[in-house]
Order: sequence, then structure tokens, then C-alpha cells
Amino acid sequence: MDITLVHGDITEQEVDAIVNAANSSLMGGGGVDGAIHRRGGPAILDECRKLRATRFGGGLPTGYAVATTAGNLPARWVIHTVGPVYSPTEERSGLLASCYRESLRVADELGAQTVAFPAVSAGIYGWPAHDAARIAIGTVLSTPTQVAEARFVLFTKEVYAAFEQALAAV
Ligand code: AR6
Repeated sequence: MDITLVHGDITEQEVDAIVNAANSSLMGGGGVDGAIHRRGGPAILDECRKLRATRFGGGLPTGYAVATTAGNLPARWVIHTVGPVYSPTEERSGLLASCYRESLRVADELGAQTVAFPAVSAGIYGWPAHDAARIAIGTVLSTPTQVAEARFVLFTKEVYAAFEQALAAV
């Protein structure tokens, strides 16, 4: 699989699927979640509501992933995953790794060949950029998948630089 890094906005990516750093309510929020719902339009929230009413009444658990339409976005699907909130005292990196593994599993189910990822948990959820980048790249590289390109789309210079370093260290 090819790993590529882009400094930019995930909502502009022409890929099969983009991953959303959602919260367990699936009802939208700030950060990349807000941008995806704003630019993708109401079709995404409609499907999220249906998922809450059918499969995830208690919310999507941390570390899980589920797909919806991408609405008006150039991608075909949005894969929503829920990252862990960073804790300096509790070891939660397994849950962050699970977000990437589960997103790739869902991408394989969809038949998605190109998938764009944001830096899950590295914004509002407070994960230090270098740690988030190391877990993201390490997990994607070690997960068996049919996905041909994993594109990390990093919004800030700091997070982009952290991913560059993590990729160089592989
Ligand atoms: N494209 C790519 N990356 C982006 C974009 C964008 N358009 N906008 C922000 N980022 P965050 P989290 C980066 O906070 O930490 C929401 O309210 C951002 O700079 O979006 O997992 C959810 O509903 C950061 O590097 O997600 C949850 O409640 C990265 O995306 C909560 O935030 C992730 O930042 C999830 O927090």
C-alpha cells in the first residue's frame, strides 16, 4: 500500500472514502467532523440518525468505525470513527490504533481503494501530534487490507511535520 501525506483539507479529497474523526453521538461536532457535515450536506446526518436508530442506539463506541454516504463531497463514502480522548495517565493508544484498523476493515467491505484519513484524536481530543502520527502510520502499515492508497490529510503545519517524521522513521 502507498502512504501519502497532504497538507490540506480532507473535504476536498477525490478519493473513494474519507475518514471522519467523529464522536460517539454521530450527530456532528467541531473540527473535521463539523467541516465534513457542512460541506457534505444533510444526507450524511440523515444516515447517521438511521444508524443511531438501528445499529448504534447507545452511540458508536470508541475505536469503532461505520460508513455513510459522502453526500455532496467528492468522495463516495464517509467512514466515521470515534477516537479516544487523550489521557496523560491512562494508556489509550490501543483504542486509537483500533480506529485506523476498523476504518480499513470498513473500507475493505465497501471496496474502497483510496482512503483519506485525518489525524484522529489530534485536535479537540488532545492527542500529542507525534504520538498520534506514530500510531496512525504504524497501524495502517501493519494492517492487512485491499486499500491501495492511504492518504493522510493534515490540516496544520505542526501535525503535517509530525506525520513526515513518523513516516521517515518507518
Ligand atoms: N481536514 C483535515 N483535517 C482537519 C480538518 C479538515 N477540514 N479540520 C480539522 N482538521 P478534530 P478529534 C484536523 O478536533 O481530536 C469534534 O467536535 C485538526 O487540525 O477534528 O478526534 C468531534 O465531533 C486535527 O489535527 O478531531 C469530536 O467531538 C485533526 O483534524 C471531537 O471533535 C483532528 O481534530 C473529536 O476530536
